[in-house]
Amino acid sequence: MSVSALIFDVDGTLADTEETHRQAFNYAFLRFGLDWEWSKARYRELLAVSGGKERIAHFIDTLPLAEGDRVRLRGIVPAIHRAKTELYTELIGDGRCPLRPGVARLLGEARDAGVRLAIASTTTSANVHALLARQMGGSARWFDTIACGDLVASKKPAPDIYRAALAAMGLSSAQAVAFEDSVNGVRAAKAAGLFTVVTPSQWSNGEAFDADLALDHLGDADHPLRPEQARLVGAPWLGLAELRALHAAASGRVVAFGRSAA
Ligand code: XBP
Ligand code: MG
Repeated sequence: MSVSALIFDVDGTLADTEETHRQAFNYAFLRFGLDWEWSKARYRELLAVSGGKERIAHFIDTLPLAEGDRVRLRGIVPAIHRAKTELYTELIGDGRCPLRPGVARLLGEARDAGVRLAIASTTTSANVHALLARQMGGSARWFDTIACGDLVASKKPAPDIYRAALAAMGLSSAQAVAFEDSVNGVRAAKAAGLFTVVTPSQWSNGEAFDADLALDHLGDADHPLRPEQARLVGAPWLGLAELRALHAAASGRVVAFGRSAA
């Protein structure tokens, strides 16, 4: 099956947004009079839990609290998370999180080649739209499917969000490629049967990934891949042609670069 769609994770993949999420969480805690401060080291640990509401609830469960206090705090998690989302979307609006190297280039190549674009993210819908509006403007409409947040009950590493994106596009997993930045995200995409490219972020670098292709980033003329990765890809950056060849090779068909073998 050839590649009919590219499915992108958001946080850490389209843009390096987790530092802004971390700040928004901490501002929200302040707004609620909570003496919680998630340091970068602590946040990196907490990122093992997908979903902001789930992450806050998990954090509460790690605190030495009387049961009554734990229940009360768990009861205000949705309100804290709404405040956090409001703060995050405001922060993201100042342009602090540009698209990562090669993302705009590959999105444009896919668009020009008629390859569909989708999003499969754990983050809240408002966060996705705020980032796309600020960094892509009207081109945000290139994504014909945006599967995110609470659309599915089981968040990454469960495959549900990727399955929802594929179902919405009417595609099988063999027809799409996933782009991720985290262990949870790669696990979700692989469990959904997708060829997966991982471009680790500052929050996930050094982790062990079971991805089909691992690159520092997607690369472009201003940010070429380092030589060993360019050799792996067969070009200075991951273009649609190179991605199609790698996807075909992984699906067992031999591709003489640029055309299917007879
Ligand atoms: C990353 C996440 C999200 C964000 C915070 O999502 O796990 O929870 O950290 O956003 P992605 P919310 O799948 O895009 O990498 O607070 O809205 O969950
Ligand atoms: Mg991510």
